[in-house]
Amino acid sequence: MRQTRTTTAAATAAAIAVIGAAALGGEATGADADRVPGLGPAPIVAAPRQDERRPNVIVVMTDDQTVGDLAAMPRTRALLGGAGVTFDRSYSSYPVCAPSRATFLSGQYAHNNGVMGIYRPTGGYSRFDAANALPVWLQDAGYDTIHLGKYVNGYGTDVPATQPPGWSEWYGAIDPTTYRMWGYSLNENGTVRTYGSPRDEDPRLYQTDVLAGHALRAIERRAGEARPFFMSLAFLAPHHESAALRQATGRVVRAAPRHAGARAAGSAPATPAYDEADVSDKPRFIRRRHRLAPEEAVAIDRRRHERRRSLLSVDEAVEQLVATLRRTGQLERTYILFTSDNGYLQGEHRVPAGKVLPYEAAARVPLLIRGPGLAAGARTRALVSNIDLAPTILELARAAPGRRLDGRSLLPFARDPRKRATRPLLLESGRPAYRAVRTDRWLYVRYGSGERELYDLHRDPHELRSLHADPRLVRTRAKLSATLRRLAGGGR
Ligand SMILES: [Ca+2]
Ligand SMILES: [Ca+2]
Repeated sequence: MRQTRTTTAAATAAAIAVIGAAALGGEATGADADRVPGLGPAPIVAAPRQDERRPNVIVVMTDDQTVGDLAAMPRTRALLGGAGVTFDRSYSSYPVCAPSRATFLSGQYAHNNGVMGIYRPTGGYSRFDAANALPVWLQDAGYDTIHLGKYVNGYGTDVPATQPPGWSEWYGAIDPTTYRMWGYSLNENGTVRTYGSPRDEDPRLYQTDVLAGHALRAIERRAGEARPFFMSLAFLAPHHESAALRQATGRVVRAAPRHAGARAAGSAPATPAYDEADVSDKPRFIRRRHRLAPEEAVAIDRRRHERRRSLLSVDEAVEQLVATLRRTGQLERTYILFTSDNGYLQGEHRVPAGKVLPYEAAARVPLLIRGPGLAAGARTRALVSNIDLAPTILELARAAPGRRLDGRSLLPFARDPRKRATRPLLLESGRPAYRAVRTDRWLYVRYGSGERELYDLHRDPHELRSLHADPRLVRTRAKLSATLRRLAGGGR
């Protein structure tokens, strides 16, 4: 798997060169460009009464999707954002697949849930205690639980692809075939089924559509059920396919055949972080990167189009989910959360392609929540993180966790978008080794190398001028340092 390189290659630079040196291009982090005008703070809506039946919860998780990529998903923006709440400042606490997914399933930072990376021995599925996780807690509370698609990296490679505890229905994508839009294998409630072959591109067997089909049928089967369900629906898009397939097809990720040639992305307004002109303020692994060459910019642009084209079928799947819930009388008792496991660098700070880093492009993720009692069409700037997903779901389900959770429920912020959050968030990574604290105003990063970064995000939202050496900020740094030590549990 290509991602393996991310963590096995030497040094920090490798961790950000996920796709390889060929990439370059401009990606707007774009949320502002996509902002719908006229959506001011919405009125507070009363919370559901305690005696109501417990709701269904669906989490739709894409892979490596940026906030800007929502531009390619008008249905999702309308049906989930327009009918629910958009969180404009949602972060992935360890911005790469396995740790992020383990955080979703545990409600804990990676250094607490043990999954510090994608691969063994420090990361991957074998590090995860799946017997003490969200689906188990929900099942214990009487929920019917369904997972479809990508799970924690290493499912099928580091550990055998058996049905993990806590899931009453299971359609887990088996690594390494997860990274194929065709020719992938799912463990379907204990039986392994392979869909087509990697190159046949049978329109009926496209991974996103097959997973969506399973999800829709699972929802239909639950029409009229008193027992609530929790569904985790994890799509590969817009993540790149395996290295072998990219080489064979000449494409980063294939869209559904019906979307071949579709125009999914406009020209990206380059953010000031794109191809950052002066990187003298940055750590060495950025300082040694060259400016993006013209052919790299072309490759980044092409890749952005391919990635967004692959999201068109996800956008359709979201529409079908909502339609099926409505048709089967379940929409009014269902919360739908849409998010991504991490963002993606596309030329920002001279990194042609990558994630893991604490910068906005990699750490910030889409988060849209629709459901009963939430303010329709509202946006909130509350500072939130993927550590908050499990606490939110547990509150909705009135279920108890088996771990000490690091996050807190998002419902107060979703019900009242004017409510502000001041809690600082931890960002962390094993390779490159860093720990960072994100507050309302500051991003402070400490690398294992001893290097530092400090950004005033009020004045410098694109992270262009690190103030880590500014003598006027000694006290600010000391405060942030103390906060970081507390959040990281006495780490570096
Ligand atoms: Ca990912
Ligand atoms: Ca700079």
